[in-house]
Amino acid sequence: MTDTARTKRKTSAPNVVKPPAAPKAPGEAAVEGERKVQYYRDMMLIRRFEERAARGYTQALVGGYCHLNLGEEAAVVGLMTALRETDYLFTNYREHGYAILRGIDPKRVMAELYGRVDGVSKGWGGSMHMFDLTHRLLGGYGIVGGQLPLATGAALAIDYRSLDEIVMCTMGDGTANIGAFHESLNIAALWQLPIVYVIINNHLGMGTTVDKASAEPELYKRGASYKMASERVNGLDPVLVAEAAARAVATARSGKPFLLEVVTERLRGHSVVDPAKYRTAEETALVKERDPVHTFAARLVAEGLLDEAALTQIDEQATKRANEAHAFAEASAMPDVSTLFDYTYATPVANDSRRLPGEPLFEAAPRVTPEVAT
Ligand SMILES: Cc1ncc(C[n+]2csc(CCOP(=O)(O)OP(=O)(O)O)c2C)c(N)n1
Ligand SMILES: [Mg+2]
Repeated sequence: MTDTARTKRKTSAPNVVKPPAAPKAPGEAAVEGERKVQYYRDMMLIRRFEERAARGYTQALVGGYCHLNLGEEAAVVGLMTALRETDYLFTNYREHGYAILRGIDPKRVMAELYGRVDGVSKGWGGSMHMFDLTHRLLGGYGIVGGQLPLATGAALAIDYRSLDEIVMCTMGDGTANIGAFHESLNIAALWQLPIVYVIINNHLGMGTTVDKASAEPELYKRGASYKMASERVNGLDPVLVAEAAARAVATARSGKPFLLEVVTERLRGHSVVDPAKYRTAEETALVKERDPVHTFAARLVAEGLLDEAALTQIDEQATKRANEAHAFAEASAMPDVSTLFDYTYATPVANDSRRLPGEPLFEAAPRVTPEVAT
């Protein structure tokens, strides 16, 4: 980006764009109502998909790890509404809901969990490593914080080319203590990159609470260290998350990075195999009470936007799509082992060994027969 273009974009919008406070125009309330109902549909789709995925795991259909978005549906939905198709998303291993709301067919997401050829990453990535350039989902990372430097680099590329695109990079609360977090935020602020870093604060990094792991548990405050605008939002309310995400994205689109902390809850264990014994019965009960899918349903009924019959219909639709995703995934073929290395690198790499399981690491050196003295 030229200096002129940089200056122009940096000054074209204030640091934080506030939502419009003007009174609603006629018809606007109806649009807002439909938007909320759509949020609910999307939350329910993630809920039923994740429950189906958990069942798939117990049926030994999912290989490797499997981390679910259960309890985080409002956060996922609110965040994804703020992105344009041309924006990029980097996330961590807790990614199924994000992939679906980026527009990837749930069937392809489930097929990836089951390690099948029709999966998002052709069956070679699994739950943690979905990648889809068409939908601008650039992963899916199993290494805590691994996505941050890459997302920052993508934002630099956008800035360099003066494109009207932004990057959103989500992570967990535990990730805010990784070195790459500080390095990435520092560079993004120094170079004023178009990126929104999102901390999904579900209070736990595996079994360790934020209070035990972070000297400053109000994680959004870390933006101050990098002179980066930041905000904390209630992640159990999709409307609030959507509004906060829109402000953050508008800031990034004006050429300034933003740090958004979304405070949410993880309904179950860290991954599907974690019984979460470190939580007390009271904590578990409280988390269930705050379940965003249930509380949002009750609110939409109270606001007259949905009735019990409509709730049931939305649930049935979501359940049907989750079941169809499962059936599609189960019917899809396993990838052929000969394709194991086909998608490791985007371009050929000279010393890429492409050694298949069981094959020797190097070609055996010719055997030298020692001369025997006679
Ligand atoms: C560099 C690295 N260290 C440790 C791990 C093991 N690990 C996997 S997830 C996790 C906790 C991360 O917690 P958080 O960032 O809050 O994300 P959440 O799982 O809550 O979404 C850890 C320590 C890892 N995958 N990578
Ligand atoms: Mg966490």
